[in-house]
Amino acid sequence: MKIGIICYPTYGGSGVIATELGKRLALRGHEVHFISYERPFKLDRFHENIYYHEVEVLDYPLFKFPPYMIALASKIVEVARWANLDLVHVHYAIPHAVSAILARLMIKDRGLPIMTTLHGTDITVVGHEPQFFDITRYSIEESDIVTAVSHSLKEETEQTFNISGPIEVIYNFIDPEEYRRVEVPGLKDRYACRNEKVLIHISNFRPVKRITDVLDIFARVSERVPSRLLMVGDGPEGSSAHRRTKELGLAGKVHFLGKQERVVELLSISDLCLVPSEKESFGLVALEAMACGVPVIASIAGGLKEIILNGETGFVFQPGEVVTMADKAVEILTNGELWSKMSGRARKHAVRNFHIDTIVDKYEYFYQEMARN
Ligand code: GMT
Repeated sequence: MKIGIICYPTYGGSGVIATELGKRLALRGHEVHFISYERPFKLDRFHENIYYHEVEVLDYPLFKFPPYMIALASKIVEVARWANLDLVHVHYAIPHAVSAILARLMIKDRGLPIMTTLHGTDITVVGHEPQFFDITRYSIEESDIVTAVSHSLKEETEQTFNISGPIEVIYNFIDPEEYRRVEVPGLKDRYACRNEKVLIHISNFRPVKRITDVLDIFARVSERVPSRLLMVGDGPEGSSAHRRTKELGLAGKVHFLGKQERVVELLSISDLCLVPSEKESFGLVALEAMACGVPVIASIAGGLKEIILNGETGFVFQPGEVVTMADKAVEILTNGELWSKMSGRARKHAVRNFHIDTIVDKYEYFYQEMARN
């Protein structure tokens, strides 16, 4: 099939999932056309069957706000006609689904089936805003197939927008060949001593990630267990994170590594992953950690409780329960037998239930359904 994939190209789960899905579809013989304003960062080399189309937005003095949504719609029309696309799969409703609907209106002579995958903040944060509410609802209703990355997100979407049409749940995935514990000689020594445990947090440092909770949990853990914390990523809460680290007297124990393209090596030297988010419709990082055999301490918010087996591959708590999160972290880190059991279970659970091939099969099934109708 000829499939257009529209996504955000930057760091973030939705872009990662869209790109990895496209790469796997291309390996399976589909022709995949990525449309975005920048090359998705995971699309870092030549791949057979993959095309990348850049949306350029005209910079004209009259435009205080560059009309990206319209430029994207025009690009979808151009690619759909030129490449004879069978369908487009948009990741993140705003504004991608709206642009796709506009594109479809413009080429009604040939039709253009649209699948929209909801990733979370498009519904739980942005779509909630009164100014975007109606258009988000419209874009969901007008899509031929709508998928959500967790049951929690599906339910929240149905309740928030009073949607009656079906929303299919298709979980995010990992490639177990890529996400597995690897040996990187000397890497742990750069950040920690032999006897120290390594905790890790990876995110875009937005308020929803509760970055200060990560530091507060770590402060309590490090009082009882010799340990270090790797903070991977950056974003609006970066400065408060640095401030909190200093306030807690943890400057020598917390390593801020900034945005990293590959996290497998860092996960491979980690003993525990912290995801205490306020909201998380899926929590791809938790899955990546589990696939690398790293147990997770997370909040019960959203989809995290669907992917972490509480007590088996990690523990989930209400957002903000830093004391109990720290206590459990200490328990896992000081009981070698428990850690090994959880680590092994985490890897098995990730591979068995979130394998890229199983999940891509599901998307392919719905692509075929759309093309048939
Ligand atoms: O977390 C973000 O703000 C980024 C956003 C994105 O576009 O990548 O993440 C959302 O989509 C990911 C991929 O499906 C999910 O793993 C994240 O849980 C979800 N973020 C939230 O729900 C806060």
